[in-house]
Amino acid sequence: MKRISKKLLMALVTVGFGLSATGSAWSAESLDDVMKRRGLSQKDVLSAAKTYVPTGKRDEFLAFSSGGQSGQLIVYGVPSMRILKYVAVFTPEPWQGYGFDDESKAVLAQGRVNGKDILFGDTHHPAISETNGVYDGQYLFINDKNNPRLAVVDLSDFETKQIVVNPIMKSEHGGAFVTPNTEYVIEAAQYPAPFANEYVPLSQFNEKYRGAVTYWKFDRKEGRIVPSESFSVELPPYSQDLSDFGKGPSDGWSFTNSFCSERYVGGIEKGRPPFEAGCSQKDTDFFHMVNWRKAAELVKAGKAKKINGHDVIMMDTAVKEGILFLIPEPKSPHGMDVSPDGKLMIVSGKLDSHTYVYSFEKMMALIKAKDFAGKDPYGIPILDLKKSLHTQVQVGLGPLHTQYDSKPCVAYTSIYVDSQVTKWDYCEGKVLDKLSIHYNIGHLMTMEGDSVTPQGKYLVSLNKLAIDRFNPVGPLHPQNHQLIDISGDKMELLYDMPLPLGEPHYAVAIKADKLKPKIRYKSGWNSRTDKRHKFRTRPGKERIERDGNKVRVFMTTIRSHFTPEIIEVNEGDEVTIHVTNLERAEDETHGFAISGTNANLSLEPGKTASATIKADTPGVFPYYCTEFCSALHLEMQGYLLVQPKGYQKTSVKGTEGTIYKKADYDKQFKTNLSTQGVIDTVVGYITARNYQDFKPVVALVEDATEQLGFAANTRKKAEGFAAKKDWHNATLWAGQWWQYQVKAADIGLRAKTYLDQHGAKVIKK
Ligand code: RUQ
Ligand code: CUA
Repeated sequence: MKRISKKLLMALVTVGFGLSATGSAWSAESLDDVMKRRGLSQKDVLSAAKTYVPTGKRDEFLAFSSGGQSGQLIVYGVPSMRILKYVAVFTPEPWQGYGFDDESKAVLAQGRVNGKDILFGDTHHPAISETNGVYDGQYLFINDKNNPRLAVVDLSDFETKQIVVNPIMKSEHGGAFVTPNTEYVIEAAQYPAPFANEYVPLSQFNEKYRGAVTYWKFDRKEGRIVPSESFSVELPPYSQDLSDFGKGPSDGWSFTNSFCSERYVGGIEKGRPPFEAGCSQKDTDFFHMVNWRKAAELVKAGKAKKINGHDVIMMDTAVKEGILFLIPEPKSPHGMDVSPDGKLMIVSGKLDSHTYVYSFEKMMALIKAKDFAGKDPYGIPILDLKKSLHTQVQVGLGPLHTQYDSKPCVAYTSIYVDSQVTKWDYCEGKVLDKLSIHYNIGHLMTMEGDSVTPQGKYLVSLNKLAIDRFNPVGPLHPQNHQLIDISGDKMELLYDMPLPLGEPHYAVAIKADKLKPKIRYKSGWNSRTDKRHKFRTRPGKERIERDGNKVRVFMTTIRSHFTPEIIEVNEGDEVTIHVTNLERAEDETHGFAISGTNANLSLEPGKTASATIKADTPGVFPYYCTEFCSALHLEMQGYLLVQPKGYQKTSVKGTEGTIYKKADYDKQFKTNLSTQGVIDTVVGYITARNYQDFKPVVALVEDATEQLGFAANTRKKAEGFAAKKDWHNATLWAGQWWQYQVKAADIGLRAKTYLDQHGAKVIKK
């Protein structure tokens, strides 16, 4: 501790002399030297230059990738491919306190299935909220395939706010996709199952097992899904796959592909051929189109049936009211991607080599003329494939998903079996370029590439296998995202990024400047409900309340201490600790963990979070801050003491570590005065410059001023004890006064460095 202090003081002293820290060893090696030494080609260097984001600079786009089996969401920058955040969604994540504090446990509890905690999620498809079909950067939705759940992430703080469980499905793959104004978020079932939560023998598969699409109503003002205003449409027991919403001329409709329209049920253990054989017999499966706007009106008109308390439009109603149609699509289809102008829908066949481009105009003309090619076993009218197609293009073996370019008519399709991306013209129906990827691409993503305004520039290929691309790390390999430059005629591979968290199925990327995340919460904020926390604590109001065997601790934290620092409870008590972070400064997050428990809180500036623990083991449990938040971070500590049942306070006396005398006080006092001198120099340096033109510096100055305010108050306490000749307490409070000075100085130095590096001008002498 003493050494840190000395170093800081020395750093402070050098400030006055204006020593500069810029290095000079940079130019020792030339670019040619480095290329030779590292075996880099011209193309490598060009790729590096296209992706490198210099220190202190930021990315142009932010990508949100599903985290697959991690149940989370991964955020990274494009083109640098630097990972910026994992957002915990369906699975506990200790760093963010998700699943470890009471507030986020309440969010996870919304995702219980049949009353059971489900702490695993398989996230698949993220979707960013849209306004008029354009990404608006406000919310993100992501689904869980294993359990039919959907989560809402607020992009103002990148936290998960809500989880809803689908009331009729047992699994869910084709979500999340949003309507052009985010009125609804769609989810499509994958594996057919009975709607009721009961046993139904597989012999009744055709009669009782069902698929469905669910339209979750989103209340943008509240930032929450409204289950009571959400509804579903019953579908045949085909395996509904991906969906997309119409836009422009096709607004009001949703489209969902399917596989296994054979309705085959395997049973390899009984000698039946497996699902994979029985589900790929037919040459075509079914593309479903649903008029969701009319469906919503039917629900309002009372034409839905309540199943498990949820409105479902049954197939016979849907057929009678003319809101549900089928169209054949290529063998074992995948992908469903509506063109930016909303006129065309592109579907690929995993076991075909074509993408099929459907014309919304043609399909509507057929529906209008009641020109149907037949009916499926459930009476749903089928449109003729040829008559519905705009074109059909041979793109490669195993095509899956399609994304759009900013250039008109240009699309990119992932080709799984050939391990390629195919660039093609969907208006003219011709292939433009092909690029090999590594290996077996699943989804692909262009910048804002599924909105009405794709931004072009980059494409990311989300590959299923990495094989030999990275240093081996055991049999479980990282996933591989590859960055591709699509600004020219030819696609250029720029970068391989390993992702070691789970299989990232799909990703979406948005212009970074559309996001405006906050840097602090309103003081005492419950970030999961977006309301002032019921148990927030103001400075000076810290306390411990007891009600029977329930103990409630109202705690605050600020660099570098908790208040209170000692909590004494009895064995058997239920202890709830609400911690409010009083910090206003950017990035001043504290943590709070208690030994012997699972309590771990992440307290961003302004946040209140809580931990409830059962004090069932008598003993001594240190607690501490888990974020290295200041020079005195290690001293940010306290004790939870659990007294055993029937413990008698005895007269056992201990002695305090060190007793301070007048000489100690005088020495500390002198140090403080000279520190103040140095702080004044830094303040002088800053205020002599146009610091107010630099927003980050203004924030730092505010923070430093606050610390100096604390210092002044603590000085009064020290002087009060000194007047009473209580040198021990006077010395300790003088030490605390110095701690605040050190914090102020640390912040001041950061401000000074910022000004130096950003060319601040001297405005007064
Ligand atoms: S699916 S590889 Cu889960 Cu999005 Cu297509
Ligand atoms: Cu707060 Cu470390």
